[in-house]
Amino acid sequence: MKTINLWINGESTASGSKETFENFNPATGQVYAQVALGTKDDVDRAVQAAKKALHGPWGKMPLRARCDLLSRVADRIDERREEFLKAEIADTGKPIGLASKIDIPRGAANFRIFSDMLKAHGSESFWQDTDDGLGAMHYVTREPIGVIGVICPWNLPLLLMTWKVAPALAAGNTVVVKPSEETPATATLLGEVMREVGVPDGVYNVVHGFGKDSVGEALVQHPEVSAITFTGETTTGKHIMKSSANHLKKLSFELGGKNPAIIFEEADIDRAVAGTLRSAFANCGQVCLCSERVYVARSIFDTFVEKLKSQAELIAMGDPWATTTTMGPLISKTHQQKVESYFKLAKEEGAQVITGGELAKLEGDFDQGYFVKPTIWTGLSEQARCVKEEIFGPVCHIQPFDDEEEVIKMANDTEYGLCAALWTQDVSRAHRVSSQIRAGMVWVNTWYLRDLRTPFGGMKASGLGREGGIHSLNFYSELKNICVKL
Ligand code: NAD
Ligand code: 6OD
Repeated sequence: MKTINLWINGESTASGSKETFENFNPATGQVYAQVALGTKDDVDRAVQAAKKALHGPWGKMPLRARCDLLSRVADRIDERREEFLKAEIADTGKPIGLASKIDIPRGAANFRIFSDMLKAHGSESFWQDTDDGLGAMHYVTREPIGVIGVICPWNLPLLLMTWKVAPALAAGNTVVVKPSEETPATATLLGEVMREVGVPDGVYNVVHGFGKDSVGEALVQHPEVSAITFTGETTTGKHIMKSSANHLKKLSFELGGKNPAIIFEEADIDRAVAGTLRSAFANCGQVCLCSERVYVARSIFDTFVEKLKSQAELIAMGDPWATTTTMGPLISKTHQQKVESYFKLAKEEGAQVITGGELAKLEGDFDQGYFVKPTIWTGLSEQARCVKEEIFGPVCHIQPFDDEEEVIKMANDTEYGLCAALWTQDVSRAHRVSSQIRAGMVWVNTWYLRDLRTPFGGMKASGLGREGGIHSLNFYSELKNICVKL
């Protein structure tokens, strides 16, 4: 059986306690690896290694050399693409069509973009007139914050981890990563890549384990970790905020969502159906940006529901390595049970099940996998729990609406504010509605089209701060203003 170790100070290492935990392949439901279970002492070991690198070779390395190394990390991920794919697919069960187009290439792209950005970016400066007529010059420099704790979820493991690690390292920090306990493999593999390209020992560290009373909490509470960057559930974000308060750590949170998609009557309906098929069911609905609430103009409601249903029923589940597979399993048995409980709840709340609403029974090697059918509901009240709570599975509820004002109100009636997808051919409406949606990102006639220079993050309970482009570099830096009086 495969063993997945911690990565501390440039080497693969067992946990101090020698304990391990099981790692399941969600497509087969079978244990495929044992993972080293980190301890509080392992977290401290990783933090001390990160501190040493920060004040040593990494801290002293010229910016250009640092950025060049990060570009090499990107190249090496590309070169070892097959191994990354294998690791990510074993951990998540996601289809190769998805992992090879999104997860692994974005892992590499994250390093390229932030290395390029840092090299290209200048800084602010201001000339100030003074009473003596001589003036003063202000200029701003960028310094690393220190050791950054990076706490990650399981849905896009390499993509979301490197989305934080790459800008943190580009800005000169060192990191200790706590991957999700469900998806440890690619984080350790990235350690090998760091070493191969010559990133100094201690710059990138990985400690595997759980959240509460485990590695996650130990990292958050470690006095020498200066900032925590976290992606995960809103409730976990609240715990982290409380337990990091004593040390006033800098925090960046990317949290949950219950995102609306709105299809107006003038929309190109086939594009809207294809887009909503992706936005509701991509990655088995396990993307924080997925549309779990779909609002459709009453005049096209029946047609839209019928078209989405027939497309959803064509989604193929099965062997993640088959290019014909278009949807994978949920991440774990526990998550499958959670989604199944919402199938039951939806019926109790009066939903009409248009399609799905049950576990998917596969055969052969995949008969124990955590598959569920893509599910569409109609007929629920806007106050139903299935319409209010983030489910994080391949599910959506479709509600008809009569006018723009009404649908904006429904779309905004949520504790979350991560993103929205609008489908319309009326350009004025596109701008008018976008400006009234309380969410960090609005996509019009598309969904999850990413440009890594743009701000990414949520309003309300969906997050704290923005990452992406200069927003990431600013979060991962201390900006210092220097004022020189002439
Ligand atoms: P989660 O909050 O359960 O776990 C995320 C990470 O936090 C894991 O590594 C976990 O071990 C750790 N953790 C848990 N409790 C902790 C604690 N008390 N202290 C420190 N660390 C702790 O989330 P998940 O189930 O892995 O991911 C799914 C959730 O993530 C969904 O809510 C989804 O919307 C959200 N998400 C948001 C974004 C975004 O960009 N906004 C992206 C991906 C996922
Ligand atoms: O694409 C990204 O940069 C990003 N942060 C995606 C988040 C997806 C949530 O599951």
